[in-house]
Amino acid sequence: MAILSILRYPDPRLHTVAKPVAQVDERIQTLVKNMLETMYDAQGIGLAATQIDVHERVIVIDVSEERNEPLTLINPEIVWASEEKQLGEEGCLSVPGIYDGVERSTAVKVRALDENGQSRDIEAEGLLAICMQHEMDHLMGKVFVEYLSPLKRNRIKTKLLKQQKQAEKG
Ligand code: GNR
Ligand code: NI
Repeated sequence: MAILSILRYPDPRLHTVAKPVAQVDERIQTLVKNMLETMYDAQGIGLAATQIDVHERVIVIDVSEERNEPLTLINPEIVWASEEKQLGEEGCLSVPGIYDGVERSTAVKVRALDENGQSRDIEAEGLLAICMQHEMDHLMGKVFVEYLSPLKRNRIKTKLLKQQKQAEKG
């Protein structure tokens, strides 16, 4: 297994639109294992393949307290989303240290393949619903800061670029 490096905003590769997985084979199963290891290591509740510069429709999620309920979503599609929205505080492993409110559907129904290529429907609400929408945005090349005002987004961009330059200097 391997811990993969996570792209950081404003890396333009985060805006790549992911392609559907044609076949859930050993290559995809290895990718899923490495994504889970990377997500747990980074203490995130989800990770989209886009964030590790792999542009295929693969997501891993674990919103459990004990970090022992991994979920794998391959080629996920939202088949239903509630009209009711809720404002939730979001963060992102690709936007470290930044948290802000985003409005999302309160509940969603998602159809996806699991790590064995089996199709399943998942009904989600609360944090899981928020996380699924956040991760599916990544697969479309969208980062949560794009829901914020241009002013906030530019401040975040400047702050992260400065941090990255400082880190390069060591
Ligand atoms: O770890 C994460 N926490 C989180 C909190 C609120 C809303 C969404 C998230 S997802 C994030 C991990 C991540 O960046 N996934 O893409
Ligand atoms: Ni994210």
